[in-house]
Amino acid sequence: MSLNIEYSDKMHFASIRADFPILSQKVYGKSLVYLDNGASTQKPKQVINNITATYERSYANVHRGVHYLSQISTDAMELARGTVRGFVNARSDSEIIFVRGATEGINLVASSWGRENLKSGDEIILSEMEHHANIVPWQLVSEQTGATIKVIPISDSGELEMSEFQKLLSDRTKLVAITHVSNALGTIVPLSEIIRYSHDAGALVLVDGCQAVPHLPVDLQELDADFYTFSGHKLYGPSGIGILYGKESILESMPPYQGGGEMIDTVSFKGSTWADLPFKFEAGTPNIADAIGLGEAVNYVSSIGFDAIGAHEASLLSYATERLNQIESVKIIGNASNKAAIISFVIEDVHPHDVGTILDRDGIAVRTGHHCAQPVMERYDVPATVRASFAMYNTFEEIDLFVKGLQKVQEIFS
Ligand code: 7TS
Repeated sequence: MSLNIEYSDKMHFASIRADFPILSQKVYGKSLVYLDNGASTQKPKQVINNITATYERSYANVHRGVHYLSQISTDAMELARGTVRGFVNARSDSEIIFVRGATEGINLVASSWGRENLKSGDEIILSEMEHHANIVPWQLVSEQTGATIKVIPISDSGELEMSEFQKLLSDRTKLVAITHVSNALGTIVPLSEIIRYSHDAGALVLVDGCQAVPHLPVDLQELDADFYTFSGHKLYGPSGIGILYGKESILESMPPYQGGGEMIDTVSFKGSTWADLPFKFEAGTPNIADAIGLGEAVNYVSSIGFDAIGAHEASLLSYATERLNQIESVKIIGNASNKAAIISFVIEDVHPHDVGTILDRDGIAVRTGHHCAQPVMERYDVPATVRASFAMYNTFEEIDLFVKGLQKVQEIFS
């Protein structure tokens, strides 16, 4: 390898890689090179074993039973809630709501807080780099309430136009709903500044943290976000489970999102009363084993630590960026100065799906398409991009194979 990349952490990350059984398999007879971590990460055996152990030894429905297994299961789920609370440094377990994923987290806030608090004349500010999950719920609630949506534009390099954001903020702004890291560009947004400006204008802030929590430490008390949501499956945890954080005082003031068992205190035909937080927002039997599994994933990530993860992923990103920039026909979309380990790009005169298909035959998994961020595609006037998104278990050798695959694409189409 010609580039000057620090290799001191190589052994450590080789042992991490061994924790992920799926990575050692072959596809089409080739070693799997998994670079689709933005869509979903693979799972370490610690998480897989934890889920198996729940079903083999300690599974029962939670919160309702006096029997042994129900209590064990309840304790494990509540322990996981506490683990997540510590991971994002929330003040209290009451602020950690288990949801299906970020999509449900945002829909919960849009439906419950939005319908209660928004009216005609109010404004919600989003950015041009949002995932559809942080656009469509606000469109739905806008139709219901008469509130309007304003959009922060992004620059050619993929950064938020902060001066435009400040111009959009006014006393009409009730909520700023913003991603922490763009899934389509990799941009890490200046979140502290955004939250400070928004609060100064009297607006609440919801953060879509899906692409942030696998890559960087999040301290919610320091950030002072009002809502923060993420999905377990992008954090080396199970799918079908995620977290919505909300400040306790705000969650207390919000009506329930769904009605049913678990979320009530009393029910009669004269009316019902609600359970305390966080259960008020957890109607029905929760995803018990996966909530516990998410706690294990958080323990796993914490045991490695963001100093090590951040350093390794930053090396991967800079190495991959340099190698891609050496290929003439490659154009990287999104060159923000502060980026997570995600690279979106197009190859001149080749459709991204063709790139993805050719790479796939060499065992290399990337994502192609609009990445559920169609406004980003429109902004850069491309139908789709190829996206390589890295995780802590990726290696420099995998980047070399990926680049070799891209050179093959170039040869086929030249
Ligand atoms: N927000 C961001 C920034 C995302 O990247 C995603 C999923 C979501 C929200 C929705 O998460 P879910 O778990 O509720 O579905 N992003 C992607 C992606 O980039 N490719 O596949 C899914």
